[in-house]
Amino acid sequence: MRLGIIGLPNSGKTTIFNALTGATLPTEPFSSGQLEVHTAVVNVPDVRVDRLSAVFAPRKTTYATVTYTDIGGLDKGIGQGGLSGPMRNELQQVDAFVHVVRAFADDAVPHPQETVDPIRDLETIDSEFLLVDLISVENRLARLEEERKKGKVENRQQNALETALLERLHAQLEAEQPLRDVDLTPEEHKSLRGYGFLTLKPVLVVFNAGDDNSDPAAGLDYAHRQTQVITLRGQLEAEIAQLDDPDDVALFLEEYAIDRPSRERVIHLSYELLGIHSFFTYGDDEVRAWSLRKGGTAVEAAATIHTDLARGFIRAEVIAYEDFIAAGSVNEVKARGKMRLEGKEYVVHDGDMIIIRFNV
Ligand SMILES: Nc1nc2c(ncn2[C@@H]2O[C@H](COP(=O)(O)OP(=O)(O)OP(=O)(O)O)[C@@H](O)[C@H]2O)c(=O)[nH]1
Ligand SMILES: [Mg+2]
Repeated sequence: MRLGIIGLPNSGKTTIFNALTGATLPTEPFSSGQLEVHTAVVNVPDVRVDRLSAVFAPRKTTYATVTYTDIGGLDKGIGQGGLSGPMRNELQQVDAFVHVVRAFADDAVPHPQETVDPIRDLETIDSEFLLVDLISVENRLARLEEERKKGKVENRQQNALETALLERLHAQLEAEQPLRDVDLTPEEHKSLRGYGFLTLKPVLVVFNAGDDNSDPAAGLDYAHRQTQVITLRGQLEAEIAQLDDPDDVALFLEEYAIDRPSRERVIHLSYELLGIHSFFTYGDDEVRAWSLRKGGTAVEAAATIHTDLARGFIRAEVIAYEDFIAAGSVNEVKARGKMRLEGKEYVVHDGDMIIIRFNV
């Protein structure tokens, strides 16, 4: 899972990146305005993995991971042909956006629009993305029309289908609404993958708040699909992320009335936004968490581990995590008849412990 941290200059993207990853990238009260990308991979905290690891005492314990990319260099105006190829590339590669919006007041940090106005800033980047997508749709529609005029008969039906779909998207964008709000069939979704539309990607809006207790999201009307909004105190959370001692972290959180560190909240919300969950593999060698889309099947889980497991799939041995914890050991799980043998089409549940039987 790859999450791209975006936002206007000086909104606190790098600060939030540090908070989420524990990195110590320098943050500056001025913005270079240039495309600058930083990436970090972090483990997804999961107490279930900790508990399985305690039981199996494996040589290796591996958590699921999330990749964060801090993408600096977006600004007002990029929609008007100002989006460079490399920037477009960075934006298209991510699975979802973490949109950082400045909500902290600080005279030492200049704002590109002079004043601090979170809702205006949120809409600024949103409109740029809408425009970028609108231009892509229009370019593609123009090309389809050209093809139609050339009159290749064999492509006519395909052309008509794609044109109709893109016209629906066009209407949505003209109405200044993101593409993720359009009803799409799974096939339509698939056919749009190659375009890398920006407003089709899930968004987690992060209001980067200062120390006053006003709510930057007050009055915000932002009911979009695959969209979440949270407020956090970036600078404070970045400081917490630097603490090594869990007791210090606990003290800090208590003092500032934060129920859990933002890195956990953000990962949790991102999983929800992307509709993914976890299953586990286990043994003396390794206890490991894997992420899988909700609704994913046993054979998809197998493919996540290794293509050979999917190719030679025979059966999946499945134990529900709760059943395992209640029983305490694999043998006891078996004795209670709680280990199931499932086929390729079995829909994996969150927390399933899986061993794939396969033959290649
Ligand atoms: N007071 C206050 N300052 C903050 C907060 N978050 C970030 N800053 C400051 O704002 C400035 C910009 O923060 P960055 O994290 O570098 O912002 P950015 O979005 O990465 O900026 P560019 O990449 O240069 O566009 C720095 O001086 C930060 O210390 C906050 O929550 N409160
Ligand atoms: Mg930055």
